[in-house]
Order: sequence, then C-alpha cells, then structure tokens
Amino acid sequence: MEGTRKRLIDLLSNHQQPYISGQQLSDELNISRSAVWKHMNALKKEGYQIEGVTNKGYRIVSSPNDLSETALSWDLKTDWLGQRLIYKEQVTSTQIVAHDLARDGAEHGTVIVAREQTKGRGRMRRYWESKDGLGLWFSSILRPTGIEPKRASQLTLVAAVAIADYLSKYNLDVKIKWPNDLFINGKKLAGILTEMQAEQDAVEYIVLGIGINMNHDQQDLFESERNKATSLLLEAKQPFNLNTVLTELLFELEVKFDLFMSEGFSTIKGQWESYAYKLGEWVSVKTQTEWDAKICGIDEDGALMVMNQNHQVHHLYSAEILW
Ligand code: BT5
Repeated sequence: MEGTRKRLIDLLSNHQQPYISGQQLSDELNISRSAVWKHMNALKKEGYQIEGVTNKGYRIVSSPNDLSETALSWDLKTDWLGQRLIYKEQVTSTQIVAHDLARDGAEHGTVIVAREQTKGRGRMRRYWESKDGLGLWFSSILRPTGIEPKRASQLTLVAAVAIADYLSKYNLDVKIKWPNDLFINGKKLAGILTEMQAEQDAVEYIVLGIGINMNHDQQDLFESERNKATSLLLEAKQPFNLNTVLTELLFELEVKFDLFMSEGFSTIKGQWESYAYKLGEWVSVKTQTEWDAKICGIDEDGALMVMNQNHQVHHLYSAEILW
C-alpha cells in the first residue's frame, strides 16, 4: 500500500513526462483504474495538488506544506537518520515516545516527529511550546558506538551547527547561544534537548530533540515569549514546507553526526564558533550565582570558555547565558 503510493508520486512527478494517463498508471502500478483513483484521492487528502487534463493525464502540481508521512519518507535522502521515521499527529513529547521506543530496542537513527506536542519539554523541566502544525518537533534516537557519556553533550553543539548551516542558506543570520539555543535577530528560533541513557562508561542511547518554530505568525507565539521568540516565517517573510525542511535538515544532521563520529569534535569546534552568539562580548552568566563574563569561545570538550572581570578564564560545563 505504502510502496504503491510512493511509486504513484514518483510517476506523477516524473519531469520527463509531465502528464501520465490513468491507464498508464494502472499498467505501471499493476492495479485497477479504481485503485489508482483511490490512491490519488488519499494523496489529495494529504495535501498534494494533482492536476488532471483531458487527453493528457495527471501530474502533481505541489506537495503538501503540512507534515505528511508520505512526503517525509518520499523526500528523505539520508543513509540512516530517519530511515525509520515515525509520524504522530499529537504526542505529549516526542522525547517521551523516543525514550519508550529506545528502551524497547529501536534502532540507531529512528526519528519521531509530531504535528503537536501537549507537554513539549525543555531543559531542567522547562516547557517547550509546540503548537499544532506550526513547527518541527522531532526526536532522534542515536546509538553512537565508542562515545563516552561525558561527550554526549557535544552532540547538542554538533546538531546546533547542522541547523545553523542549514538555515544560513536562506540568508538568515543565525547565532548559536551556548549550549542549545538558535537565535535570529536576538530572538529564540529553536532549541535542542539532548538526553542520555548510560551505564557506567558506555552510552546506551541518546535522544536528541529539536524544536524549531516554523510558520508562526506573531500572534501564534506563546504570549509570554512574544518578544523573545521568533519563527522562520517571521524572519524569512515566507512560509516554509515542513516536509522539505525536515528532510533536508535530517540530511544535514546526518552529515555532521558522521563527521563528528569519524573526526571527533575538533572539526566542529571552529564551525560552532563562527556562529557563536555574542562572541567577544560581555554578558551575564548564571552558574551558582550571576556574574559578568566575556564569551571567549568553546574548548575541545565543548565547554563554554568565558573570562571574568579579573581576566581569569573559566571553562563552564553547565551554565546559562542570561543576556
Ligand atoms: C530548549 O530548552 O530550548 C529545548 C527545546 C527542545 C524542544 C524539542 S521539540 C522535540 C523534542 N520534544 C520535546 O518535548 N522537546 C524537544 P531550554 O533551553 O530549557 O528552553 C526552554 C525555554 O524556552 C522556556 O522556558 C521558554 O522560556 C522558551 N520557550 C518555550 N517554548 C518556546 C518556543 N516554541 N520558542 C521559543 N522559545 C520557547
């Protein structure tokens, strides 16, 4: 069933042959004309626009903007990330679903994506606002071999660089606020949550969650965050196709994860610093207390390097940049 629908999309979007007749579709797919018709209606319901012209046949005019399981699996060009892709209309949190699946043995690269999260979560039990159909809310299960648990947090920085690289192609000035926020024009666009299950010195699995505000208008942003948050639509002044962005982003993430696994963190470090939020500027950081610090970069472990007013450099593994 699923294979037939994918093949149907393939035939309908074949650019060598702009239109394809109903009979040809039925022959190629080896199903009846009425079965072709049923599949075509299902695609229309998913948001595909299909044009039919008498004596010529059919063609796909546009694919859905909204998340669609078919479009996601269809467009994916990765080797392993998202090759098992689970799509849900509504979940509490894709992190929770991913942990359950990982405990049951879900393979490396499994991705869970939802249209809406009712209990989206950030770090330290903070909430993550995840409105229906407006953003990308997804979690990836990673089972990296030979990674010590203390290096798992580096994956947050690796993912941040992949997202920043991807978004830069839309001419957006993306900044990464250590450790897990993506900012545009001083407002938060996306957040990353990396959670790990480890035993002694071995990582069992990592659930890497990413939330990106995509097609939010100003009034769609959570009231308390309106002045602090933004969306791709607000920044790029155009709506985005969620399927396209997710599949392209998964590709970018896979490239960066592979690079990290084969070359280590040092290749990512420089790329990360090129996107660093307020690099070289004085900010307020919160550790046990709040203090003024100048951001100097990150070290080989991914810890934030800052200088205090006495010119002493500190390597921070856990801290919050307040402003
Ligand atoms: C984060 O935490 O930024 C990590 C967000 C991870 C979300 C993804 S979505 C898929 C997966 N499933 C989940 O349940 N989570 C992951 P943190 O740095 O703690 O930031 C949380 C803070 O960001 C909140 O306290 C709010 O101030 C703010 N915030 C909440 N929702 C927001 C949104 N949609 N856009 C911008 N800021 C938001």
